[in-house]
Amino acid sequence: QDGLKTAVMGKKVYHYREVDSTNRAARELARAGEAEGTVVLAEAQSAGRGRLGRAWNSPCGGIWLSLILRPKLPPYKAQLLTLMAAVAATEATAAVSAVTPGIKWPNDLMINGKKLAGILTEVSAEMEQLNYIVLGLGINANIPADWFAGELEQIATSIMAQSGEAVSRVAWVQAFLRNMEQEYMQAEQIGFEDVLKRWRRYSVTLGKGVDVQLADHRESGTAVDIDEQGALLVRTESGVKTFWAGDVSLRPD
Ligand code: BT5
Repeated sequence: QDGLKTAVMGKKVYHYREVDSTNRAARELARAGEAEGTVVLAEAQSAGRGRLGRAWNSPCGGIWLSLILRPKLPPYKAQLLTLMAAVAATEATAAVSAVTPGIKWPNDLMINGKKLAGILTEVSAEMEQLNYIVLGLGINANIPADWFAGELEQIATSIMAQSGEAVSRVAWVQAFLRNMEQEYMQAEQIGFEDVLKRWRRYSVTLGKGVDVQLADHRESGTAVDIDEQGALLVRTESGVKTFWAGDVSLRPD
């Protein structure tokens, strides 16, 4: 926390050597009333979670972080915080390492076609009222290239594997929390326009052909934009369609 210089984000940090999932731990803390800005960090996770019940590999060397937020937003805008975190993480990575990732909609940081980081936003809402959000982010910081085996060998990478040198994880977390605080406060005052603008700048999805896999069929088209709620707009043969993160997994070609 030394040198963090934020007002809210990271004012309180829980740090585990190992935990099942920082998102699970942060949810428990949030439910018990823990303040906005509280951060949970772990050196390793034994049951890191991805979206839709998928597993997230979380060995030592990565940054496994969850942030408690209590935004005054309707629940349907929670997706915008995922985009905000993707922008904050992209800029933090560019600031403290030689690596500049791109963002694959909605929540992946990519470099050379491989996944560097993922975001899992979990929302607690009652009666159309947001209670709290746990924003979980995992980034493969100092994981050696040869650690990625099996399924991950072709699809995952780390800052260290890409830049050839270790990154300061403390500096990364500080930069990320500073970026988040700035964007979060700005969004509270004037909205998410700037977040959307920066997201578009870093996007590796827009302008590309995409396959969107829905529950019972697949749609193909060109990703043309994101809307003001962060949903993806895809031009298909039957017109421009809107897709939400929870519904789809998408495969840029
Ligand atoms: C995500 O899910 O990308 C969200 C990952 C969020 C992880 C953070 S870590 C801190 C916090 N606490 C948690 O328990 N979770 C959050 P999704 O888009 O569903 O991607 C999951 C897929 O990514 C898996 O099915 C694998 O194919 C791949 N994958 C798993 N581990 C990976 C890793 N370390 N690096 C890159 N890809 C990985």
